[in-house]
Amino acid sequence: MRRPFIAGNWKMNSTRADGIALVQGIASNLPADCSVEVAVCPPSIYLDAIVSAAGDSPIGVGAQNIYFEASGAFTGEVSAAMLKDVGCQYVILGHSERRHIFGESSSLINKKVHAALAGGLIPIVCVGELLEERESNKTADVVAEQFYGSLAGVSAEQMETIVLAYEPVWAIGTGKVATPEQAEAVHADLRKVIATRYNSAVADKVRIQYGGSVKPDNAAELLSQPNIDGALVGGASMKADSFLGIIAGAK
Ligand code: G2H
Repeated sequence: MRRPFIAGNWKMNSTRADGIALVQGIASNLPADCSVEVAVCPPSIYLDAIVSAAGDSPIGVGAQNIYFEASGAFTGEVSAAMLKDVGCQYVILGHSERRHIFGESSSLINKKVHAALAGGLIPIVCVGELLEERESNKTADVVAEQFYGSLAGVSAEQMETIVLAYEPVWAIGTGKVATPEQAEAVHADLRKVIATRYNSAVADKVRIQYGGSVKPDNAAELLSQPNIDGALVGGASMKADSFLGIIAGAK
């Protein structure tokens, strides 16, 4: 049984005060018997403040990126150890905005995955196809290629701890959500790829989130699909009500 996992990706949004109010608003309205794993991923400058604001609530905190080196002359970068030091548990890696705006390749993401694992962080590794790739029937190949490249050298034990996020690029921030059937088909394919690379026991354990215009009104149907184990939520994670509505849909 895979525990549903809903994570909010705040991207480069919020202020310190708004972020604190948001995490407190989520924490104080989470049902006491919430069976869903919940995390927020604020901009790195606010991580410390958000970890404090989350306090002893069940809300975990993640970063949106790291650099793979442990320390040194890497101006502007943040290491896994630094994230761990401020109380982070997760890090989003290979988000399509990192891949497409900042030119991150799967081999760079792979180095970051190994650095995150070595630093005791749970990577949330994103994969997803562009619109033209979907339209030319390349979705399965693109997603498998990103999976193999981003997770090269990862052991079966490590793989069981990693969270994958399938985010079709054409559905990100566009309001164009993949239909539950479209998303489920890719998630099921991805689980087969994990079983081929590792084995079916590992594939059964790995949680695969869906991301791309998830909202309270489409979350329950997406999350009811057998291979969709959670959501990576952008825009709708910026308001407590809508994020809580999505969490409610994961039950
Ligand atoms: C996809 C998602 C969060 P949004 O990037 O990772 O953003 O929900 O705004 O499409």
